[in-house]
Amino acid sequence: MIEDFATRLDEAATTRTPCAQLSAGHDLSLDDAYAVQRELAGRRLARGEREYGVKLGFTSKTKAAQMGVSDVIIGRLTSGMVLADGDELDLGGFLHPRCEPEVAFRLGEDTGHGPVVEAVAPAVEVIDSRYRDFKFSLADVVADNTSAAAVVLGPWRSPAAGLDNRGVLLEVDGRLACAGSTAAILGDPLRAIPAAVRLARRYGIPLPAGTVLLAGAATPAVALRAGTHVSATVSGLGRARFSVTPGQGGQR
Ligand code: 0L1
Ligand code: MG
Repeated sequence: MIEDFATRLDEAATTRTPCAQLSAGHDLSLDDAYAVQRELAGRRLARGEREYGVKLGFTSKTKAAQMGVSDVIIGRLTSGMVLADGDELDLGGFLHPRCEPEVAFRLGEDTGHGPVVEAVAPAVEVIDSRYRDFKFSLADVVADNTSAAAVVLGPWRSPAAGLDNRGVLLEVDGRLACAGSTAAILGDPLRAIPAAVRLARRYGIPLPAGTVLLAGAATPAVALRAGTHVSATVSGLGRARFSVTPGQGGQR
C-alpha cells in the first residue's frame, strides 16, 4: 500500500496531473502517511537529489484551525526544490502552486539540548498539493510531503534576538499581496526548532548539522501566476525573491 500510494503522488507531481485523495476509500493513519512521505523522498534521492532540510506545516493558528489539527506536521526538503535568491521558477513544473513567506534556520550540531541555530534567513516556500483542487485530509497532506514543492532563501545572517514579532511583507510585482508577522509562526519562529526535533525523532528524519528548517508561514499562501515577480521581506532579516516563468518544467 505504501509504495502504491507513493507512486500515485510521485506520478501526480512528475506528470503534473492532480490525483484523488489517498484517504478516499482507504484508512490512512498518520504513521502510514509518514511512511508514504519517506518513500517519496527516497525516490527523489534515488533520482540524484540530496537531503536539504525539513519544513513545518500548520504552524499558524488559522491553518491549524482550518484543518482541525492541534499539532504541527513535518515535511522533507530535497536539493531539487531549492532555487537561488532571485532565480526563475518554472511554472510548468507545478500543478497549482502557491507561495508563503517564512523564516528559515540553518541548524548546527546537536549538543544534547537540541541543535544550535547557526544562521537565520528570510524565505519563501512554494507549496503545491498533488491532490485535485488542493483538497486533502491531514494524513493525505502528510503523505504528500506537506505540499512541499520549492524554496527560495534570502541572505543568511547571524541568529538574531527578538524574532517573535517581526513584520513580514509578501509582494507581487511590487504590490502588497499579504502582510503579517513572524508571531503567526507558533508565536515565535524559534519554537519551530524543538517542534521539528520532536517530529523528526518520532518519524526517523535525520537533522544533521547544516539542515535547513523552514519554520512556517507568516501569512496566508498566494497563488503564483506566470510573469510575476515575488518578494518576501522579514523586517531586519532582508528579503527573498524569485520570478515566475511559464516554462515547460521538470519536477521540483
Ligand atoms: O507549509 C505549510 O504550512 C503547508 C502545509 C500543508 C497544507 C497546505 O498545503 O496548505
Ligand atoms: Mg510553509
